[in-house]
Amino acid sequence: MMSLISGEQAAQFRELGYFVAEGGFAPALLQAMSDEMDRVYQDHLRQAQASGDAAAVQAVRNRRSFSQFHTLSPVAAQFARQPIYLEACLKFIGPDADLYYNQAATKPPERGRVFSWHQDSGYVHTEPLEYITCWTAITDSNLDNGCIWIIPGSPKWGLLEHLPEPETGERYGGKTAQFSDESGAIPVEMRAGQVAIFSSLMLHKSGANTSAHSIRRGYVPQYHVPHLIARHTGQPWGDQVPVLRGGRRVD
Ligand SMILES: O=C(O)CCC(=O)C(=O)O
Repeated sequence: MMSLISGEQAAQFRELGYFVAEGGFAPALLQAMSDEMDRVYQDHLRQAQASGDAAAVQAVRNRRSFSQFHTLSPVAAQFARQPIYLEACLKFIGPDADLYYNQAATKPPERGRVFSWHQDSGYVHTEPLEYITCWTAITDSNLDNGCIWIIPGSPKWGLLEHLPEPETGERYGGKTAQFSDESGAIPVEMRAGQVAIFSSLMLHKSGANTSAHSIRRGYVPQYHVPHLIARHTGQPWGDQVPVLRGGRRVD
């Protein structure tokens, strides 16, 4: 396997909890993912429009993300096994890894909502707790169109309390982490094809898409050890899709 993650990047992950890598994706594959994200959105929109239910149409238009994207798109099911992700699994999880959760997260320009500060581990407490998130820029992601922000080093703060927050015109609504010092926050602007790989304890958020025409598309697969459980149920949790066994890709 050709290495896409340098020793410096791995060291930065251990020190600060993140790094940004070149994903090594073929341009045609990135375009195919972008097209899939649009196709799935348009399919859902058409279904809602056919139902004649105005609220359902609005819900699709408001919809930020499609989770379990591998079940909606055969392209995504393969994309989730791209070498950059498998190498990150091998280096930061171990020789056996599962796709934990994966979503297509689109921010269209006319709906510039903010996604609040949170740790991914703050949404569902898993056993074991920590895993990796690979926020992948399918299109360019920048300050104008609502890129993610992180606080380098924040995984060392441990798991923070998260409180639910309502959805509003300005916020997606979900959970928001309870902490006071965001002075170390930095935006993570990425070109299409770059991947921000970070700990599930990394504090992150994303800004509003204030651009006139730029659609921000992110694909966000997360990987964990096999057979993890959710603490609130004691039961297996997540996508539970094996991608790596004994250090080798599983299809
Ligand atoms: O893609 C985004 O805007 C942020 C998504 C995110 O942080 C999440 O779903 O955990």
